[in-house]
Amino acid sequence: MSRLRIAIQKSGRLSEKSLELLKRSGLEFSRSKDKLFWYGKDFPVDLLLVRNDDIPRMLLDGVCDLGIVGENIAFEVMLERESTDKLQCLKQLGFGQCHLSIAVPESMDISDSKELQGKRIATSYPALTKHLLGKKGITMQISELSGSVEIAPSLGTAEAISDLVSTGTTLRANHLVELEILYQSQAALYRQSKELSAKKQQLMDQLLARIEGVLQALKSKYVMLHAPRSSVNEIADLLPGVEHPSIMPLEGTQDRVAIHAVCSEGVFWEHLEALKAAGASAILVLPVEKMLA
Ligand code: PRT
Repeated sequence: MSRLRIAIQKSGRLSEKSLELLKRSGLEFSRSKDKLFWYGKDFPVDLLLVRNDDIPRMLLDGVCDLGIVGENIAFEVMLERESTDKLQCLKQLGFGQCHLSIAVPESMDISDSKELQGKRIATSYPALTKHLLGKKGITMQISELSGSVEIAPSLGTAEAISDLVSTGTTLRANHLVELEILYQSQAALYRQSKELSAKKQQLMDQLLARIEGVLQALKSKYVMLHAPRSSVNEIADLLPGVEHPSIMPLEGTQDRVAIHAVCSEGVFWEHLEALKAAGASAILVLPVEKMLA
């Protein structure tokens, strides 16, 4: 029987959210003793728990069909392999956001990354850094480090670093400042590039539709309210991301109606206040559990 294999990070920044996304998509796994391979129980998708940078390599080697990994590392591995078979990004997943930035010591008098021409830059992402600097016409000596990149300038092994930044705390703690953002990244679902059997392709499409449904449901809110019949259009326009609200009569009154709608964008207090000012009452905002377009 055809089964899909999906690789996620075993432990690290992306592992918990990746697993949660798959569970919300209806996948359940029985864990094997070595905990690296989890068998999918109700849906024929098995899970491989591996190191982050092994995921794109396993996809390119056809060891797994799908993988959840940061766009930065997928790009890095594609450049490193100079592979003609490219990984296909199926969906950005909205977590693991960060950016690859050039940073320099606070004490360095520099305002443009072009001034770093010919100098040394420490990074754990040599291929991506070289590629992105090259696009700007900058050539630097790349010093590859597997971690603790931020201490390279104080050790005197590089003038600048190219590293991932999310909160900026690490840079500040090491007296570094961001000079330029080279690349924006987030976790994404990738597929291997080879053609799949019809059965596997069907499973992949089904899983992708579920994941899209989960992501959409997370963003969406179900709004219920009462409104004057005369203000229905005005109130519908105030509901964020709503195209076709349901309008229903209210028992015992001709003047007011009930409006129900799925808002595909965030619903904030400002929206509720504007709805109230337009005559809405009994406004309820509920989370959406599941959605299938
Ligand atoms: O352990 P394993 O080999 O599986 O992986 P790993 O050590 O490469 O992974 P991990 O868990 O550190 O990161 C996994 C992925 O999370 C990365 O490939 C990115 O796509 C994403 N991500 C998001 C980050 C960050 N944010 C991040 N801030 N990865 C690393 N960092 C590091 C950064 O390198 C720097 O050292 O965090 C530090 C900076 O963080 P701030 O918050 O101080 O700015």
